[in-house]
Amino acid sequence: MLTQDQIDFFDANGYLVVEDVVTPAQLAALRADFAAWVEESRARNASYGEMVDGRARFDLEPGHSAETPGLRRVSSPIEVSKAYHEVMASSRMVEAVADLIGPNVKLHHTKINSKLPGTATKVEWHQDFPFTPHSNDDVVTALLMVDEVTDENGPLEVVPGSHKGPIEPLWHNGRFTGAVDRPTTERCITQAVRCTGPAGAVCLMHTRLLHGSAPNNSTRPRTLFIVVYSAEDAVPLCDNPVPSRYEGLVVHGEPTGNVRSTPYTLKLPQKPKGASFFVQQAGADA
Ligand SMILES: O=C(O)CCC(=O)C(=O)O
Repeated sequence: MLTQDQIDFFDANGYLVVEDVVTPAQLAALRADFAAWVEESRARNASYGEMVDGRARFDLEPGHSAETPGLRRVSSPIEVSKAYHEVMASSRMVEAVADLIGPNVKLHHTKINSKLPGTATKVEWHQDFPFTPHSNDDVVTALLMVDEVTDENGPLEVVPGSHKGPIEPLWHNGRFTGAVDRPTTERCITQAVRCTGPAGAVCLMHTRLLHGSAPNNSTRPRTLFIVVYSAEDAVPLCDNPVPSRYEGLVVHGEPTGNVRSTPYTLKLPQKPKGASFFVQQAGADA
């Protein structure tokens, strides 16, 4: 599905935005399910629902209220929505990922990261790989834009080429913060590129790319459906932070049962005790 130029861009920069990876009907179904979850959240005052490991599925930001809902994360929406499952398993997004790390591709986890208007949700700078280390780094995070993503509504920001650099520690002073240290953050801010696009576009991101995002300063929501895919021969080395009964599902090609390993060193992450990594990054995951 991708052109050689697009594949070369991804290899050089560690990310690639591709438009129109879902059909209008798929996009409408994703939006309808998310809108219903936001409505439901208005009646809640704490994170709720249950993932397979008992943690909350629907994560509410501090300050959430019925008037200004702060539903910032839905973990593993594919378990509670046919629309999200279909897009994860059979959309042009899967074909694009297969062009980058395939032909054999499997699922690691899914989530929705949402920044509703009036909320303060932001993502501290990090790489995904130290959260989800695998035996090799053919792992792609696909961030599907369920809403249009603009410069104002808290777009994903990336440091082009940083996937070829070191794996940055996410542990500081004996605590897993889920974020890089302050000097690295400052360097990222000076080199950041924003990944914007229309609803239905996806940003495909190499698992070692440095990225983060600022709060939504607009009156429009920013909803991303995030799917982490890996090469079928990349074997996870720690507990899945967003477990589901679909982990390991082969969505493209076929299972080989092979393990491929490449050398690297990192300190294994800590699985969040709270509903999501937002709690770890806020320093409140005691
Ligand atoms: O929601 C975002 O802006 C970034 C998502 C992200 O960094 C992540 O989930 O690892």
